[in-house]
Amino acid sequence: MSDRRDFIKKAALGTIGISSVLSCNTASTAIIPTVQPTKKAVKPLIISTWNHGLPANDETWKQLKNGKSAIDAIEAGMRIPEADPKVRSVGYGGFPDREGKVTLDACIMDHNSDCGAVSFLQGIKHPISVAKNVMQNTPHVMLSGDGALQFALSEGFKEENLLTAEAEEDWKKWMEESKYKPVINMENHDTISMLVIDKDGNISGGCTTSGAAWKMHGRVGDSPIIGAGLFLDNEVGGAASTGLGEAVIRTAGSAMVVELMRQGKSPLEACKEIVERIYNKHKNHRDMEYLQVGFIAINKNGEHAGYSLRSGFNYALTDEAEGSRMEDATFKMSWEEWKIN
Ligand code: SD4
Repeated sequence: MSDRRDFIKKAALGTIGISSVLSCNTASTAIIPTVQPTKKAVKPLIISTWNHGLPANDETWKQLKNGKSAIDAIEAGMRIPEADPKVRSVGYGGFPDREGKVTLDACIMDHNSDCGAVSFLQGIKHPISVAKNVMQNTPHVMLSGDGALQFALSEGFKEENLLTAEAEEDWKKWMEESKYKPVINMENHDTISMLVIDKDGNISGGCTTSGAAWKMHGRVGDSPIIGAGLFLDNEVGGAASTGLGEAVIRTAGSAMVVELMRQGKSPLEACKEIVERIYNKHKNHRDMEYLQVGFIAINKNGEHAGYSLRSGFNYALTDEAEGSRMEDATFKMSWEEWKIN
């Protein structure tokens, strides 16, 4: 309880975004089957991780306004950072693995809990589109590696080199020492995860990433795994993650956030509890040195939040009233606090 009081005090001091404060409601901890719509939901509404979420949200918004389905709109939005070589953690131009190969993970999920994913996909610029095709054109949820590539080619996708000259240069520099130490809040670029409530109040989402830079060849992160990098239940809400995928997989992060919202927690409370859980489980873990995780979440009321372990995480928010803007996520500890402890 004192923790919660602290949290609210911090909010009052302005360390958390206004919308986050609003979503920190006084919901009881009693278990109820779904989030009850107590007020008019804000819809459509889009949230997505990091600054590269802004142009993605804008495209998704445009597509929704043009009458496209949420899934098509999410795909269109996610293709923007995927194609942008300046975004070094997604798609074309993303940091390669330690063998100099760009390998991509993505997933997409609709309000009927239908979903598609690709992991360890190489040579295809738009893994989010391949994930959508896996969902719509196969009996499966996830295709991986060469199988995912063969499927993409059979669907008409073009194979191309995704390693830009800049990424190759960075890889060569990294090879000089070959130390695996993920860089947290990498220039404010990381996985893009997106959650949407469409005009009918239905929730969908997607994730796409080139994963952790300098990972082992074949490593798959949380982002394409339904329940880890992304999860939603249209009766309740949705959640998605960014950060060190191993920690999110170990804790089934996004599924747990949604489950806590089902039990009556606000998006902020749910994200905070799971980040705390991840922290507690990793306190003495080798990953702790560079552990960063962050979640975004929305519920059926249109309440939304972002919460991360360390400072520096933010998310893009788009709605009718105010257009697109960035919200700072609340966090457990600043970098300074971390160094002191
Ligand atoms: C992953 N969550 O693959 C993703 C993105 C990432 O550091 O690597 N972030 O783990």
